[in-house]
Order: sequence, then structure tokens, then C-alpha cells
Amino acid sequence: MSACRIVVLVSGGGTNLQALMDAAAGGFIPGRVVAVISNVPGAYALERARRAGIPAEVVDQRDFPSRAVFEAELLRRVEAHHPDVVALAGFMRILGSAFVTALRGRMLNIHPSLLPRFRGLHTHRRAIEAGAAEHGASVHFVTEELDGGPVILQAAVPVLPGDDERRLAARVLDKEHIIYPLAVRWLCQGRLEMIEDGAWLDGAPLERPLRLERLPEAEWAALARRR
Ligand code: NHR
Ligand code: GAR
Repeated sequence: MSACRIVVLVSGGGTNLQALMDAAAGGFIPGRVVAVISNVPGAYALERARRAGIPAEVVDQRDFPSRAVFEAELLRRVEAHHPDVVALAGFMRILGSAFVTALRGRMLNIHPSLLPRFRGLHTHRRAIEAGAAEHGASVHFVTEELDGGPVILQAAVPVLPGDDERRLAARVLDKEHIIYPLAVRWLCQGRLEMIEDGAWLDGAPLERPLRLERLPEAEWAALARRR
């Protein structure tokens, strides 16, 4: 896929969106972000898209009578851009089966925990409360099961003495900005697939999620060449 078309769904600040746009603009991801769609009207991510000259759209759930009608419209708007990849980047609405089925194998999410630990919301607080020594982020294929799709790539950070939610979240976010562009690159390169309910890379099933810390030299070399 030489010019992979990427649609990014957002709800918030959009630092992961920024990482994806930068990675595509710099050639690390062989493709481009063709649209950014937010379910939250004032999201700063929309401003980031406009500054990059990328169409920014809002589909506000409050304008629709039900979740199903909202999702049908969101899907229509996503499909209008003919995406090869749909990236959830701080997207805060749970998506139903029609949406997920239509984009099966093409949709990724970045989740701020070492899945399968801490699915759902408030992951940093829950990691601190649980006394976890290690926390992190995961990129996974989106399936009907919330934060339950096959995990592709993870990065770990230590939980340090005196950490509060904000400090821990910032440490995790730095890793998100590395692993999300890398996973999107693989999907755009045609190296990453979801087969049945598993993630495959380079024609082999991932028996367990890859870890940034333990990636092969070639992947580190590609990361080092980024501008
Ligand atoms: N949809 C499906 N089907 N599967 C997944 O894996 C999804 C998904 C939609 C979003 C992101 C996820 C995360 O990374 C994500 C993964 C929102 C909630 C949530 O509870 C939970 C997990 C995630 C996103 N949302 C509330 C809802 O009722 C609203 C919360 C709010 O607006 O603040 O949709 O963490
Ligand atoms: C990120 O930490 C992302 O993993 C998380 O929200 C943050 C969004 O930051 N996602 C979720 O919690 C999804 N429920 P960003 O808008 O700056 O990319």
C-alpha cells in the first residue's frame, strides 16, 4: 500500500493524532491522515488537524436520537474517506458491533495500560491504586470486546514512588507517541493483519504482544531514522 489512507477518531487533546500526522508527514508511515473526526465539538485535536491542513469534522452524539443512529452516521462519514486504516486516538465512545464489523482488521486503538490489565477508563489511577510496579500502553485491533481485541505492541514504564495520575499519564503518553505510529506503519506496510481473532506480523501469528523494549534491531533502526 503506497499511499495508505488513515482516518483518525478523537475526543480530546490529540497528542497521539499529532504523533501520527508527524509520522506520516515525515515518511515514517507510508501514507497520510486524510481526515480527523471528533465526537466532541471543542476538542483541541480538531485544531491540530486544521493546522496541518487536514479536514477536521465533528459528529456530535448529542445531535442524534440514539447511539445506533450516531454510529451509523459516524461510519458513513468515516467510509466517505475510503480509509485503509482507522485509528482511535483518545476516542472516548464505545463502538457497537455494526461499526466494528464494518472496519474489522482496519481499526486500531491505543489504550493506556498493559492489557489485559486495566481495560476501560481511569487506568493510571487504577494502576497506582493497585500498587502496580509497571504500567504502560498497548496498541490493539478493535473488536466488539472493549479493549479486548488482539494486542499488537506494548511499551512499559515504571510506576515511581510519589507518582500521581498526571505524572504517570505523562510518562505513558511519551511511549504512546512511539508505539502508535510504529503499529500504524506496519498496518500501512501490509505487514500487520488480524486473522480470526489474532494479530499477525510478517505472516506469523503473535503468540504474545510485542514489547517496544524487545523489538528487533531493524525496527529500532527505522525508529532512529525518523525525522
Ligand atoms: N469500541 C469497541 N467496540 N471496542 C474497543 O476496544 C473500543 C471501542 C471504543 C473505544 C477506546 C477505549 C480505551 O482505550 C475504545 C475501544 C471509551 C470507554 C468508555 O467507557 C472505554 C474504553 C475506551 C473508550 N466510554 C463511555 C461510553 O459510554 C463514555 C465515557 C466518557 O465519555 O467519558 O461510551 O480506553
Ligand atoms: C491517551 O493516553 C490515550 O491512550 C487515552 O487517552 C489519551 C488521549 O490523549 N485513551 C483513552 O483513554 C481511550 N479511552 P491524546 O488525545 O493527547 O492523544
